[in-house]
Amino acid sequence: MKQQTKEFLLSSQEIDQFHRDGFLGPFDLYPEEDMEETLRRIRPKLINTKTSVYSQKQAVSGSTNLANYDRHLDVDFLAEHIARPEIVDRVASLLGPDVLCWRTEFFPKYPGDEGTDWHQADNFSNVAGSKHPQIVWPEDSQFGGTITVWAAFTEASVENGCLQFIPGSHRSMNYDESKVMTYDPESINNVKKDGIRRGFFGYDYRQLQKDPNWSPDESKAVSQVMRPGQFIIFWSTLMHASHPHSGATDRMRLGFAARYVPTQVRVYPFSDALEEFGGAASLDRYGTVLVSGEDRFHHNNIIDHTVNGYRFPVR
Ligand SMILES: O=C(O)CCC(=O)C(=O)O
Ligand SMILES: [Fe+2]
Repeated sequence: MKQQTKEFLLSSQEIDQFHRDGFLGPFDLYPEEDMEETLRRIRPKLINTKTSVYSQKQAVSGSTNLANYDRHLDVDFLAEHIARPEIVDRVASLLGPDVLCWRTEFFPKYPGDEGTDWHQADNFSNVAGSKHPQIVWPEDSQFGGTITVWAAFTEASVENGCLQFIPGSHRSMNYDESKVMTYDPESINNVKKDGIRRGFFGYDYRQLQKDPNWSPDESKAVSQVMRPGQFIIFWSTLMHASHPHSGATDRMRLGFAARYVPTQVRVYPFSDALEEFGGAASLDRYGTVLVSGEDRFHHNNIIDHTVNGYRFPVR
C-alpha cells in the first residue's frame, strides 16, 4: 500500500479543465538550478545503458534505442521522480487512488532536430512491431490511453522544440493504431510536412490516419513553454507534437515522460518482448511500479524493491 500525501490533489475545477482540454499544467516540481544540477549529476548514469533493463545483453534483435525506456527502473533519481507526491497526487485525482507507472521515456531534441509529428496514442500498438496493444483497459471502461506526465529536464521553448497540444482533441482518435507503419531510419530529420521538419522517430505517423486526406488543424495548436523542473499532464489520446529544434541555441531540449494507468489496466498482456524502432528487447526484467494505493487486480508484475533489489521510495 502506497499512501498518498493528498497535499497536491487537484481541485474539482482543475479536474473539469483536464477533462475539457485533455491536459493540465505546467506545474512546478524542482527549482530550476536543482534540475540543472541533477541533470549534470545523473548524465553519466543515463549514458551508461548497461544497467538498463533493456541493455544490449537483453536485446533480442537489432540495435535498439529502447535503452532510453524505463530508466526509472535503474536510476534512483528517476525512481523517486515518478513517485513524487506533486505528480502522483495529481495523477491519482484523475485515475483514482490505485496507480501504476508502466513506462518512462526520454525525449531529447538536439540543435537542428526535427519536431515530433502530430500523434495520438490509445493502446500503444502504434509503433509495436507485433501490432499488439501494449495497454488494455477493462471492456466497460470509460477511458483508454494513459496519462503522461512530461517533465522539462531542460528549458523547453518554441525555439528548442517545446510540446504543442490541440486542446480538446483527446476524445476521438484520428489514427488507427492497428495499421502498420514502416520504420525507415533514413527518414529521420529528412521529411518536411507543410514546410515544417517533423517526423516520428523513423516512422511516418500519417500512415496511421483513419482518413488519408485529413490533416491536423494546426491553427488550434498551443505551445507549452516550460522552464527546467516543471511538468505538464496530458492524455496520450490528446493530439500532441513538438516544434523542431531551430538550432538558434546550442543547448538541447530534454523531456522525460512518465506514463500512468490505474491498476485494472493490463500492461503488455500479449507479449514478452518490446519491439519498436527497428529493435526488440526482452521484458524479462520489466515490471510496473505501484506509485499510489494498492493492487487488487494482480494483472501485472509489480517490481517490488524489497524483492528485486531496486530501490523505490516507499511512502
Ligand atoms: O517530447 C516530444 O517531442 C514528444 C513527447 C510525446 O510524444 C509523449 O510524451 O507522448
Ligand atoms: Fe506521444
